Amino acid sequence: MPPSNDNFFTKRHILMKKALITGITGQDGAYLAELLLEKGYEVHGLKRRSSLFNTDRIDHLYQDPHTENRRFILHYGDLTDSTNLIRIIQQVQPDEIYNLAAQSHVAVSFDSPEYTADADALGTLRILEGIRLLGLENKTRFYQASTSELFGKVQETPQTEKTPFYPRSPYGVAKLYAYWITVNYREAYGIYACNGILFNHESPLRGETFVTRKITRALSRIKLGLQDCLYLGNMDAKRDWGHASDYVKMQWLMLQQEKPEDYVIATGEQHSVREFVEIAAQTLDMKISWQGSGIAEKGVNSESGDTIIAIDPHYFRPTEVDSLLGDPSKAKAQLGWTPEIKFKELVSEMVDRDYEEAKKDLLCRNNGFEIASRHE
Ligand code: NDP
Ligand code: GDR
Repeated sequence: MPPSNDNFFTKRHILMKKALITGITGQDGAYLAELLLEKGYEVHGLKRRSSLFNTDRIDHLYQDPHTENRRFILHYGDLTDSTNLIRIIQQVQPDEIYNLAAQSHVAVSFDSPEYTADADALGTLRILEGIRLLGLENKTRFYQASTSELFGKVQETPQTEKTPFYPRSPYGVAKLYAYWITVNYREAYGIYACNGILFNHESPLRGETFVTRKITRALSRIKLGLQDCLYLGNMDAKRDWGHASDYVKMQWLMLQQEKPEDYVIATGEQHSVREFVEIAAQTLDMKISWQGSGIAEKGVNSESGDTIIAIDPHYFRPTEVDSLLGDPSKAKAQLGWTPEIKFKELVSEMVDRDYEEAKKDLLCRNNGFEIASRHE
């Protein structure tokens, strides 16, 4: 008889570390799940119900529920539903919880501020309360996905663990609550709880509406004639961009220390959105010349003369975070961490993957199949 789906309590499972990842279907969730499986963990993930499949990033890890000794188990749930969260935590009895789930898009948080606060701020509280209500304070370690968006209107450069916060979006403000409630539950109840203050990190798995992926995807499609123009907002914004696969290693390391602490994770290198466009274009062997300035600025393909980059004020944010640059000295000194993947390698990995995807679309189109040209 196949094992019951709920029977996690065999001898093997008692010896094996168990992790619960919220946001397992997202970019970081996918990389972290892979890492923890490699390390021999039993990995549980929270996934939302959706009308279409939403597990593309983790389908390669899927194990049929009837498989014996499964180490990858998904549970339906939502950060806005505390009874469901508590039931899952009770059932799994995790050694580690990684709270990666969030409405993570800064621009969208201006459109959906209340939902963003519910999921990103109160969602964090709900998990911490679950740990407390279930008496797991001495068993379950907790990682909170905090963000450089906490620094917002920056008070000093580069930003460290001691730099004052000044969030500039409903997302940043919700994450500020999550940051402090994590610190508070650590101090009040002795829970091993850490904030990773992560600067932007990207990969071929990055959501298509974040600026890096939007650029690598659009330029690949423009190169192959599948799209005419890429519309962007603030091209002067500067970010400290790293690779997600490097950053999830830090999430794990933070929970393996003697004492829980908060860490800035960044590369210490900064680039503008315009520079990101230029390097992605170079990787694709496309030459862009810039003309005009302000919202009239445009990028013209030097060979064809076509305008391939233009500004759409729709993408400007009511309050912008102009410039972020992290100082990861504490993580380097205490956790021995250095990011392995450099900026240019990151851009070229993303471009290569998106160019391959675009070629598949071109093949479909050339063979008479209609392809949706979605870009936001
Ligand atoms: P993604 O947007 O790729 O993934 C977010 C995940 O959260 C998805 O699995 C999503 O599910 C899930 N989710 C969203 N809302 C809910 C909800 N109400 N209940 C349960 N699950 C929900 O984000 P990243 O992987 O890039 O980031 C991971 C975390 O790190 C986020 O909290 C983000 O705010 C934070 N962060 C990210 C940084 C970055 O540069 N990537 C930098 C600093 C912090 P679904 O797939 O169904 O949408
Ligand atoms: P960010 O990432 O807001 O830093 O949040 P995003 O890629 O959305 O924006 C970075 C910068 O690029 C500018 N920009 C555009 N952004 C988007 N999305 N689309 C555009 O067309 C565009 N044009 C210019 C933005 O104004 C901004 O300045 C990400 C998320 O992953 C958060 O969850 C995380 O906390 C932070 O990184 C650290």
